[in-house]
Amino acid sequence: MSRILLTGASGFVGKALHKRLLEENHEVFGTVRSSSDSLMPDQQYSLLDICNRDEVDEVVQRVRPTHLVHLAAISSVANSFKDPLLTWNTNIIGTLNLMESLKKNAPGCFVLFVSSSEVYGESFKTGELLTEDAVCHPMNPYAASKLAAEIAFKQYLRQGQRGIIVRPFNHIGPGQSVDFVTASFARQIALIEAGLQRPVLRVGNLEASRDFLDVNDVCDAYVKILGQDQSTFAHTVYNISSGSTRKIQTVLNELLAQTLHPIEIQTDPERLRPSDIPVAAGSNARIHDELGWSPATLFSQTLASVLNYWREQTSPSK
Ligand code: A2R
Repeated sequence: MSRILLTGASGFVGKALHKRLLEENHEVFGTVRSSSDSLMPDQQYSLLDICNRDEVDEVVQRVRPTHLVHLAAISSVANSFKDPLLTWNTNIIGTLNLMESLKKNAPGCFVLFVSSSEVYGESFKTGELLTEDAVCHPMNPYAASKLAAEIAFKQYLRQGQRGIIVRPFNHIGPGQSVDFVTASFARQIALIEAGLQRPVLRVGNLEASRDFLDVNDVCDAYVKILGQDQSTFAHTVYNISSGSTRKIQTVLNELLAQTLHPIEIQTDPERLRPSDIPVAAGSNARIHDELGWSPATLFSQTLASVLNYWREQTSPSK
């Protein structure tokens, strides 16, 4: 059993991962920036702003983790443009605060640093399945801050701290913010089914193709990584991707196939941001070959879970 410190425990991935880690009988210490009623009632959480070094020290000294899963971040590209300083501060200084504290208080701790496929940026324009060796050309403050944090993190690895970096591609599932396309579509369908929205679904650019993953498959990869012996890792960076892409149009069609309601599709100029990146695809050969991980969830099942989540959220009893 490991003592796992989990930052960002109230986030989309944090909630799903927390449950999975408990199922695996790990001792989990979730940290949240502020308390919320959507947290697990039987779990104790620590309030922690990772930008506050004293708070970080207090939590690390109290928990003395064997493992840290660092999810806490400003994770939205849109928000990173709105508040770049907060993004740089949280994603880099927050990470550095944790690493400095571990160096002093828990030097043997293994760190899973969760970066993002966004770091590849311009390199996606080749249209190829990118491996971890592709050049990183971030195109927004979020991606740039994650890449800078990767570079800073690697300095700690050089000094003997144990850990790896993962670059997850577009993961989706229940509980994701409607800033993300599947959640936005599913919520609108649920509102239409409940009679709370006219039968018109407003969409943006349907032409882009993305590498989608079920959040539970991403959590499986994290659980697998945490269960490995350090010597298993031949590399520092691992993509977490499905290895194939789907057009947003196809995602929409598959969601519409799961409702009996006739729905008109309308393009919303507000949502129509021509994507600079027509195709974003990642190779999962490295994590597959070295750790035996590959995604297991059927895409239709993932979409059903997202739609059912939004059906529950929009039900009159909510
Ligand atoms: O903003 P809140 O209160 O929901 O908390 C978010 C938390 N967070 C922080 N925690 C401590 N100190 C901070 N200064 C701070 N700023 C933000 O990080 C939230 O609970 C969490 C991020 O969750 P989501 O935005 O839902 O991201 P998601 O999709 O779970 O992604 C997890 C990780 C992120 O590092 C992504 O960049 C990466 O996976 O791909």
